[in-house]
Amino acid sequence: MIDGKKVALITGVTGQDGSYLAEFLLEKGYVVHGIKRRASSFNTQRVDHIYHDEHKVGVPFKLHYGDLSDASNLIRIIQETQPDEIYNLGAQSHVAVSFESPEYTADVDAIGTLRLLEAIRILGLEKTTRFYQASTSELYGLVQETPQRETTPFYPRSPYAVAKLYAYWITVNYREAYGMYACNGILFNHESPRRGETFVTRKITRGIANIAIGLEDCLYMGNLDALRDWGHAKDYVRMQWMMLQQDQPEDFVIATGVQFSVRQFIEWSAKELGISLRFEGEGVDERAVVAGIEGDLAPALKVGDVIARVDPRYFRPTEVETLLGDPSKAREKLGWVPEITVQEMCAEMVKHDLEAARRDALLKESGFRVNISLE
Ligand code: NDP
Ligand code: GDR
Repeated sequence: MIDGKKVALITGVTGQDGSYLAEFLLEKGYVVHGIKRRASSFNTQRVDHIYHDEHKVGVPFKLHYGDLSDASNLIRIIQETQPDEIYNLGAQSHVAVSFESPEYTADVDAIGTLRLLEAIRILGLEKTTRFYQASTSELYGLVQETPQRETTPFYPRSPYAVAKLYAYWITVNYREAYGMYACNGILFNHESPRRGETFVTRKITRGIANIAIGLEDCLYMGNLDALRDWGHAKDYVRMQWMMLQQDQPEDFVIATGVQFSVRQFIEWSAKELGISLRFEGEGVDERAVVAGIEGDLAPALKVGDVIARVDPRYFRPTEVETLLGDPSKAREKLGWVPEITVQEMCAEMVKHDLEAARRDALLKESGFRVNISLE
């Protein structure tokens, strides 16, 4: 506590969830510290609007350089900030990338969590600092029960999920071994206009907006049959905070309880732009063809254009085909219910990305170079 204000430390503050959580905690009157990585270019775009000049007095939001692979740095930051609550959101969070960088993913996502827990213990804060671990529905992987709840057995299917499995259990172990207030939020996919551009929802909304405006021709996709339980990140960070305000630490599944396919998300995104689609072909030959256009939101398109194709490059060596969460425990024990539906979220993301596409198109028309990457 500083001047009666609670102090929070967020790893991964520059990411999607970290930025929403920082806003949420600042509104609640917290002093918020965040760990950012050193990068060769600016990486604080998601928190720049809440970052005030450090030279001004009484700034409740501070950023510290650090990395989950660096134990001494974590110890020093925790010692300096003396947080009441630590939210461990930092991670190499991309499942497909974890197949390419499995060792790095394990170091940051698994051992990084251990480093934080040990730092708390080394500093003698295990009875005072509460700890939130960003666990994931990817733990269920090859699902053993539907819907998935807190008691469903895990079967991870990627180096990312295996690393997060270690993080999940080391959090449980430190709670049991040292009486720490440490808990896991097992969060199903959650998205927003701040979602990283290479996750499937954002790739779709950004890609389709660019195609509608004429900045790109076609979206190349992986498994269109994957089923996900998608919620809005704003609803999910509220729950992360709620989990640390209970009398006893417990683990919770956070989900909406409904699932849709990647194909459906493409259809909704297109519909937001007045485009109706028809899917043709099968497997790697499948493509989305423009069946009709209403209104003038897609000036660069005509009926018959192919705007999405399957490219096996985006298939994963082992895929998580279906995820559907059961959030009953969160609803009953904490009174948590998601407030934003997946369709509302899709509309918000498309609107955001259409504005960005229009801005880029204006820049291009004026002779400036625009970097469009649809990876
Ligand atoms: P993002 O990928 O948007 O953000 C990840 C954050 O971690 C970024 O701030 C990133 O920094 C930081 N980071 C990456 N590597 C390191 C490192 N070595 N040391 C310190 N920080 C690092 O993820 P989300 O916000 O979507 O997710 C937050 C957490 O929740 C992650 O742990 C993720 O695995 C987990 N999760 C996410 C779900 C989702 O659907 N979004 C669902 C379930 C769990 P930089 O900005 O510099 O890259
Ligand atoms: P996921 O999210 O792997 O569930 O992990 P992602 O959005 O990457 O994939 C969801 C599903 O869509 C399929 N897919 C594609 N995915 C991507 N990225 N790009 C494509 O072109 C594409 N085509 C189809 C995927 O195969 C997959 O089935 C996210 C991350 O935020 C994790 O950190 C988090 O733990 C889990 O959600 C819950």
